[in-house]
Amino acid sequence: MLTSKKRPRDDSTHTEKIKETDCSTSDPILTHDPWIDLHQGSFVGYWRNALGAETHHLLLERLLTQVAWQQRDVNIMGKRIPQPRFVAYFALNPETQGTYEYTGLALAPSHMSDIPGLLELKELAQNFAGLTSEEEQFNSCLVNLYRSGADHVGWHTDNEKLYDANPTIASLSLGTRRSFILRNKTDHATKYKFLLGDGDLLVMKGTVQQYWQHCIVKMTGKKAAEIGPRINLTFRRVKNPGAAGEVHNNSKQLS
Ligand SMILES: O=C(O)CCC(=O)C(=O)O
Repeated sequence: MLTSKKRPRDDSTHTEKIKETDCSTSDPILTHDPWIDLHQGSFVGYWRNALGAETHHLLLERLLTQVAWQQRDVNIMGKRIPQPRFVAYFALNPETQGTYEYTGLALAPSHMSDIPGLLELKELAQNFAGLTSEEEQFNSCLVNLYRSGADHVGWHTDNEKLYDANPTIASLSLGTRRSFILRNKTDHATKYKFLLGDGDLLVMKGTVQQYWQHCIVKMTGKKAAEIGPRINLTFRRVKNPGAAGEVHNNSKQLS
């Protein structure tokens, strides 16, 4: 049985709103409400250490050793290149949910019950995200392993037609904290930075995938090689399995 903290309060030291024009100054969000209103119907919920230390360490070790990690090639600007991270994909009903496809890569799902605790994590993510009805609940999980600071994911939106146009996505991060940045699609200077790891949970809700992009920043230099691994699990609801590979609008995904 996995344990978790119950809806811990936001900790502003790990969240900041930044302006691209002056990244050295921060404008901390001083609020105890875990939900941040990004306007235009976009909301982000942030819970620090949502899992608690013991569960966090157990899960990190289990996922590092038990997941069949793959490093796959993707198409970037006409070239086939290895993704700068390892990935795995799980579904509640692999037989009917089909593949997850992006940038020329198709991932076939394994069953969520293959990894002990994954179904309980799904429940926990649903509770934090406030998903009560069965039709809203998550049925898939994309998992990323960032081996060092050099591994990353480029600017993108999770706007595949597999999901609703305005999907709720819960993102659980284990291991080393890394910079996760959300930027407004039309005003790239408006950004929010979260340092995500250590059992933190972030939920994107409403129109976030329409109006915002996100990334995990690539680190360089000695520090990039020195930091430990980070695993991120994003729980999503596949609604249209037949639409694998299509996107809701034509904004390009870079990964
Ligand atoms: O690692 C993260 O926090 C982000 C992962 C992500 O953006 C994705 O899987 O779409």
